Amino acid sequence: MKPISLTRYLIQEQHAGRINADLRLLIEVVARACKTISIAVGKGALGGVLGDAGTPGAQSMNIQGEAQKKLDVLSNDILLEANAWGGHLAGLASEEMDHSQPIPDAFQRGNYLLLFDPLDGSSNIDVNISVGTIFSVLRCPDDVTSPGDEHFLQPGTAQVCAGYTTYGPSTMLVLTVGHGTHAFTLDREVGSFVMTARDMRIPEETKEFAINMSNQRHWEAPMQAYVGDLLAGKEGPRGKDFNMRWVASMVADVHRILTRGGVFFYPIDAKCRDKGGKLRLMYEANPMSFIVEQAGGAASTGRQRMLDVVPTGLHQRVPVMLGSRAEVEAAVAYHARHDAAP
Ligand code: FBP
Repeated sequence: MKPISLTRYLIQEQHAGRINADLRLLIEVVARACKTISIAVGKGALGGVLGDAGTPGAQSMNIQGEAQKKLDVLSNDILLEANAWGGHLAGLASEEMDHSQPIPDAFQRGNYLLLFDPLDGSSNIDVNISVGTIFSVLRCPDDVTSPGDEHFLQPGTAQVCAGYTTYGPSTMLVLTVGHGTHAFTLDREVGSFVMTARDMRIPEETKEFAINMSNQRHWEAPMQAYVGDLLAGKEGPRGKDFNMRWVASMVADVHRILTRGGVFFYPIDAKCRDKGGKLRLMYEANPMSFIVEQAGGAASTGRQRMLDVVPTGLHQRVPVMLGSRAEVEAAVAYHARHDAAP
């Protein structure tokens, strides 16, 4: 069958009554903004977009206390501008902004809230490794016209749409509106996203894990034990050898898992315990967990299904484990046994 465009797929979802016109427009607008970001990323040094934002000695920092890259700021501005005037949003929130922003009074407001990590994998921007954009869509509470941060604090189960775009050898958009997870590749000649994988399925079992091993000594005991048994391979209690991959761009590691299986971990450790974890719940863990679950995988904090976590803050961090269902359940079981032990 001739591959269909993102626009045609969304119109089919609308005709099937699974999404409404506003959500279809919102997704189209986000996809178009990602095309613009893809061009900027693709230009690299030729576009003068590499390196830190701000000036030497006066780096600009985001609320996470991280130095902002020029592409972090540029991608954020592109998504803000693209989503301001469409009439389908009431407000938006970003990794790069301290607080959420209601859509300006000058523009018509809609019924949705958009959260995004404008450029994920910042540490890889200057070294030409895949980076991406991650987004999540929630409904704005009915009686709210000018949403504040508190209106975004909805559990992952309340998401109506989630997606990410990877800016790698090809630019791909992976999307769910709650009816499976599908991938679209950007046809640069035509300038449109074309479906290249329908109903992606993550294999139940896997022999591949992704974690930043350099943090091993800081992990909790159950994580030490779990990874220790993976590394022990077929001579160990797991009875099979495991391979490891770590791109240090969540979008790239998760895309590999959606494509061929695997499990991804960013556990709590002594370095990030005071922050509750490294990765952010609202615009990293929740959208990725919705996408993974819709592809037959699982996602957990190690002690709770990720999508059931009740958020307490816009930039809240959480421990993350997601991917092939059997392996996530195995890691969760190590934590349960440890926590149950006297
Ligand atoms: P940001 O780049 O958006 O801050 O995301 C965090 C991130 O880069 C993830 O994409 C990635 O999985 C992780 O941090 C890498 O962490 P580390 O540098 O510890 O390997």
